[in-house]
Amino acid sequence: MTESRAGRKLKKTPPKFAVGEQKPNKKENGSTTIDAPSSSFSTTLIWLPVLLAVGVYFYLNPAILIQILDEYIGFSEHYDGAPVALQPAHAYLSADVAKRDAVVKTFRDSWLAYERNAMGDDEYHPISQQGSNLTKAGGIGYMVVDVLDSLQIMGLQNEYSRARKWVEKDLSFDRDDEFSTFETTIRVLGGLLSAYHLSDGDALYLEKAVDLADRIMPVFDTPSGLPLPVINLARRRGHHTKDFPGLTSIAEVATLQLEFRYLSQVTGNDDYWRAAERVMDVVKKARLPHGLASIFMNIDEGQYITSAIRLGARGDSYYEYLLKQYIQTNGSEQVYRDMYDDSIDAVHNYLIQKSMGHKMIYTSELVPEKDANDEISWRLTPRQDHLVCFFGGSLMLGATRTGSLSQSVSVPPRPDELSEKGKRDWKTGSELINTCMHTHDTATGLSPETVYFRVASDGMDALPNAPPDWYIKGAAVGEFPPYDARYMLRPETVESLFIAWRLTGDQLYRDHGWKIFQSIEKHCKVEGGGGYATIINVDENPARQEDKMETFFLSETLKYLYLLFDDAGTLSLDKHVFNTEAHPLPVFDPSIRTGFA
Ligand code: DMJ
Repeated sequence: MTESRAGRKLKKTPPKFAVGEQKPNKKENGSTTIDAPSSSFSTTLIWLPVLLAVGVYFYLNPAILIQILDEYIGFSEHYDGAPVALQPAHAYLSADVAKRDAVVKTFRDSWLAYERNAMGDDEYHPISQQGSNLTKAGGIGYMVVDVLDSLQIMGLQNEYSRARKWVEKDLSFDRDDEFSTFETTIRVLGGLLSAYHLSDGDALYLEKAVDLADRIMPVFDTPSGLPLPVINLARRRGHHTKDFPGLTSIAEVATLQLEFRYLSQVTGNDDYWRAAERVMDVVKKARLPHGLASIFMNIDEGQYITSAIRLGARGDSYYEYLLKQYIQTNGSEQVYRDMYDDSIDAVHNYLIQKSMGHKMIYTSELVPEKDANDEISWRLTPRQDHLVCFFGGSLMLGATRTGSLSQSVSVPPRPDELSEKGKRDWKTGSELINTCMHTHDTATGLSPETVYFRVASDGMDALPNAPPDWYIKGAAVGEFPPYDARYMLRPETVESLFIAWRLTGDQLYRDHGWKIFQSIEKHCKVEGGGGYATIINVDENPARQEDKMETFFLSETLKYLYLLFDDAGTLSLDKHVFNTEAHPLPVFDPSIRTGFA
């Protein structure tokens, strides 16, 4: 497939005229003039009826006004008569109890299946109804710790007490094998810290978190300060990966900060904070001229290497944590706001595209290619991972934080409460969620791991039934489905739906979430009560299941669905920041000053 080049896609915005500014008039002879200003009474008399007529027209034809608002500022979905609230969101976003309880039932059934068949194991296989560990050295509480806060939030007291007991009696990090620095931090350290926060300071969790963090800390001991991607927890020694020696990915190095910073805040030990913060300093200094982040960095040098640029795998949570570090410390660290704004400008400049058919917003990837003379050029590839679907909600959240003109905004925000960039990000975010929902338009109602968007040069127009917007690459009738076709119980779309619901109160987001939940029930539920499974082809009904229930199904997907249907007073977005594995941590005023600018 031939794809378009990055440079060609850069968009130019036509000049606009501000209210009150004079618009040039084109004369018949082609010359341009500007009308002389007039302030006479007679002019007012002429304009008054015109304005009145326009007002009456829009009053009688509200759809046209909505269309204009949508075209220029992207607010239509949320100005359809929904209340514009100046009071806290939870004052009127009440729970949908029946749907929330249905989510709790699914969660509880899955947890009980795991507890019955595999308690303490890192991973769970719902069809064979057995567990497994990440290494031969024994489990590190991957599933149990990842799920503790969901049990607390959903009020499953008995199940929570048993899980806590397991942490107390059986959880050990003294495992002589190699674990992913990133995954261990976001799932296990993040899970312990969230459980600590939600239990109002249960010392058990802090003790375990400190033990784990101290074992991880040696990964930061590199020439640049970028952490090694693998850690032997018993030997407290960092390692390179076998697949990419010397390299790490931007998401892995820049998605540890919320956890290590909060640990410093609650222990008073600055070392965790400083180690995680130094990484951000290195990343900032390594900035590429266009402001985007390549997915790979050289660990010793602390520089990007020429590699793909994307918001999906290995890139995603870098963008997420720039914003969330700013939110975590109550907007007190300008440096993260600047880095976030800079990166989002670059994403808009280079990665945001519109699909061919329905002009849907999506994010493309930039892939480097070498020509015969070893010159690098960048191929704009219309490929979007399901992982990118976190970005819609994240952009909307960012619009209300770095893009707001006042301390707090209404629900939904009024246009005059947001800066121009805030309005841009709000619009892109809500449209991207819409696109992600379109990728659920499959035989199962579930979205695939990766989609490709149509581009004019892809040659697909000649095919019968060519899809107007997107497709799953390599999918063919009768063939084993490609990896891209699976749904592995991922949370990203429902994560965005939850954030969008909280920021808008628009029922549409709950409706979408309910549809996804029903599809999961229908296609992922394992007969015989074993739990819920990955499906290998979203376009096959009935779906074929694979023997894997990821920990993030319980820690993220069902938690976000629960919160989508619960009262907005639960875990308010003003007071909490969710780590990338959906573990809520508190927003706080830092006792430590940012060490770089
Ligand atoms: C989770 O482990 C985290 O959200 C991570 O940032 C990437 N995605 C998976 C779930 O899809």
